[in-house]
Amino acid sequence: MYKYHLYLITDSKLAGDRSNKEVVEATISGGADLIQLREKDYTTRQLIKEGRELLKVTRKAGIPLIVNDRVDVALAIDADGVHLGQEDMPLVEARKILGKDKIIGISTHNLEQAMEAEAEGADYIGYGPVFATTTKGRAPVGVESLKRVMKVIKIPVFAIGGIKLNNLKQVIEAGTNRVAVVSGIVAADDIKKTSEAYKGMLISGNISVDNPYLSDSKK
Ligand code: 3NM
Repeated sequence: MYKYHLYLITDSKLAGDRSNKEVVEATISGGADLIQLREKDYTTRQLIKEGRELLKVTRKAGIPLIVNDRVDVALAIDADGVHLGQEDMPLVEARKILGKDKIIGISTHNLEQAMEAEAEGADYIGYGPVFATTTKGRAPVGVESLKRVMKVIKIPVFAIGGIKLNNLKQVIEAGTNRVAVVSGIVAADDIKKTSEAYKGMLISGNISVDNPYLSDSKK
């Protein structure tokens, strides 16, 4: 799990006229190394169909595909893992169903939840929302909270929520070089170049000040 840094989460509503397949292909070509299928309005059948389509892309690239919320869908399509929310099936039960080799991640919003997830055998956690975001209706936890989590948690922590190229430095300074991103990449004009910019900063820790994708006008 430690080799993953840039986690792209799909949202077809933010992708304009691009399909999830096109978004995923472009972000992988720009350096995304983990993909999550998250479509809150899809039926079970749509999720299964879309999941199978995306698996063709991710398998070819050797990158894991994680299914949001749905242990049954992950199992049905033999995805690489599931991402659970605090209200979904508890981690211990999901592990019983999926087995030890599948990736199980969980969304956490405070230190207590993060510690519990680690103790229960999560492969990684999402922590956030770090910044304000319209993609998920939740108040931000802030970078100070992320810093406290980073001092305690040993499994990979993906910061999430409102992470854009112009605030990524704050996340890196809080102690993680792993982020999960929806709008910052899915809604970008150039998904490949934007993904490259995220990945470059995450890997080097350096912010290139003359990077055009840092401009506030870029979503
Ligand atoms: N989970 P964006 S924040 C899906 O804090 C999700 O658990 C969050 O989207 C959490 O990159 C979030 O567009 C939305 O802000 C992330």
